[in-house]
Amino acid sequence: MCDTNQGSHTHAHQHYCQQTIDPAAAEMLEKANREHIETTWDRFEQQKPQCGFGDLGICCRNCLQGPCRINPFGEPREGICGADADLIVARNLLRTTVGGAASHADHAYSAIHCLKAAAEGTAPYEIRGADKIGPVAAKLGISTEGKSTDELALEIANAALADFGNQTDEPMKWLTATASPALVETWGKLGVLPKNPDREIRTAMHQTSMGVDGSPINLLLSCVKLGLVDGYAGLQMGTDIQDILFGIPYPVKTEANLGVLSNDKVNIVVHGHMPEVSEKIVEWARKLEGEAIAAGAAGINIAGICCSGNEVLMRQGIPLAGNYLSQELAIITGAVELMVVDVQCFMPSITKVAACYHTKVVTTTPIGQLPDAEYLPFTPQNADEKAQEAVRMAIAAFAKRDAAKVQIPTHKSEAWGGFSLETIVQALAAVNAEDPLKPLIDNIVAGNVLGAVGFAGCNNVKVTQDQTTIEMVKDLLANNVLIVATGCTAHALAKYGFLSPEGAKKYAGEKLLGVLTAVGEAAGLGGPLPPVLHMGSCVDNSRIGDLLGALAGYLGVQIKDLPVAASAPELQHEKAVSIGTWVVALGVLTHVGVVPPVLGSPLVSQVLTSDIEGLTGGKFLVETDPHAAAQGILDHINAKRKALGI
Ligand code: SF4
Ligand code: MSK
Repeated sequence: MCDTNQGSHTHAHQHYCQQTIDPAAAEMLEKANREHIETTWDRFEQQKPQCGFGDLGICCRNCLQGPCRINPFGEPREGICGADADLIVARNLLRTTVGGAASHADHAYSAIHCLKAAAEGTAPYEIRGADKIGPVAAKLGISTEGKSTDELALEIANAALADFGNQTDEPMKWLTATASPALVETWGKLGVLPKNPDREIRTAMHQTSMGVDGSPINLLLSCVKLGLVDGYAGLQMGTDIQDILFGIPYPVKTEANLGVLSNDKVNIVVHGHMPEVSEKIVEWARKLEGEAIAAGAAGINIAGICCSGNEVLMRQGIPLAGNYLSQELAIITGAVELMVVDVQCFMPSITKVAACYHTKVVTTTPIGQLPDAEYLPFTPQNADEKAQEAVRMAIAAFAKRDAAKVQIPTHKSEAWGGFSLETIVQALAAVNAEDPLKPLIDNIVAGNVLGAVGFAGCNNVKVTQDQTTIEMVKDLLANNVLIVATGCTAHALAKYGFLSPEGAKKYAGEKLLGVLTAVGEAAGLGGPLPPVLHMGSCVDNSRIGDLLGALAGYLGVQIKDLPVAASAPELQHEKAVSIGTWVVALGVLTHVGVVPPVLGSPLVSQVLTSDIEGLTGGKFLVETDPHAAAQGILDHINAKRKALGI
């Protein structure tokens, strides 16, 4: 796999502009090439040409008579059981949506158990978000009268678990407590209100198995239902519970890109999604810094990859090392002592890359193991103990770092994070304390803010890393559209300065810059707000939902009437599909920059990109060209403004 002592270039010099626009990533790809280390981009080349049937979504392996595939240009038109292209594509899409919804619901479930254990005093987590308890209790109809923080936290955790145990025909409480009555009514009429996330996941797997549902439309409605499972049992529940446990994020300044790794400190990278793990690693890295110094390091430096990075950035100001496609590249710097992973988005390849260096990989959950990693099974109860073990493993590895193999790119940018809805309202309250949303609404009405777009989702090796995201955001900001971002798109934007006040001066249109400056100065930042507000991890997309709900509620309209859109320019994970489906269910135009495997069914393509608008008010926009995508979004925003008479 690797020959890290190779001093000379054995391959012809390559340019990496097809792979990435990130100079730090390109520098590490060059190093990988020099050291004969295979990366995800090499494996992508080996996969080419990717299967055309799979690409179109028209292969089926749902029973052992298969695999069956449909010929889009002729025969066969049906699989062995008679399933046609529409049915196969719809069934596959529902299974993808189930995969995403299950990931997020399971994530939330872990957080609930951690909160419960903390509230019961059996786990070493302090409940830091007491100020979130009131609003969550209020929406759930839980009285706070005379109850302690722990009692309320326990009651809220039990209310969340009650949704997972709901055996009645009533819809999920977390959904009806969060979404507007108009949305609940719309979804009720469509028959897509989920009752219990686990039941819906089970039923959808049953529905898609051989010989059950033969109706593509019925399957697509179930996709919407599973999108709502993700939205309320994954994102909303996850964020509410995590905010209670770890605190509501408030603005923090940090840095992003591989240049945040340290030459002389022990580098620990947290990667994955669960703050129960990453928060403890941060806590113990701070507490054990003296041991690192005693071992000859200058201290301990933590950096984040993917959404674990976003979680600890939002609440602790921890810098971001990189997004999804940079995970192997962080190890290739030769300077990472330890990578701690939990669930979702870590490539199985990381242990192979780590084996070329002194880097240790630690897995922490029973469902997320890697054969060559060290497994430290974290539970809420033993988290302190396991986090100390992990940090000490990193300190021990520091002595084995080989200076000859270290090359840390210098690239990094200033990045602000921590823009929860609470933070945004607080910043706006500096302009109008009585009526915080009014300044934003007034500026939208006046056209100083043309609209708002939420960017979310991953990197995908099929497209040049970060490029679509950056190009789209540049176009939209120049047209005075405010951007909020989560997930790996937030990392992408962080790396190029879009999350900094300087980014406002560089990229925002004149009118938008005026608004950002007025709010930033009133809020005491001494300059403009960043033009892109980092709202957090993938589960934190619920914060975008909360913002949309607050704006619609203020104006007395529905979310589908707002001059807003969403985009996942480089989506990769099943979770991006289920999140996108929830956003479309909210009534929002949702752009995807990678073509999902649905084109084999004209019916499914037509429903997703057009007909569904008549049902929820939202639809998907599939466009791979960033400028055309930005224009499509601008046209949509302008049409919504016109319909509102502004
Ligand atoms: Fe083929 Fe039908 Fe079985 Fe799918 S379910 S593999 S289409 S026979
Ligand atoms: S981590 S789901 S690659 S955004 Fe949330 Fe990034 Fe996508 Fe994973």
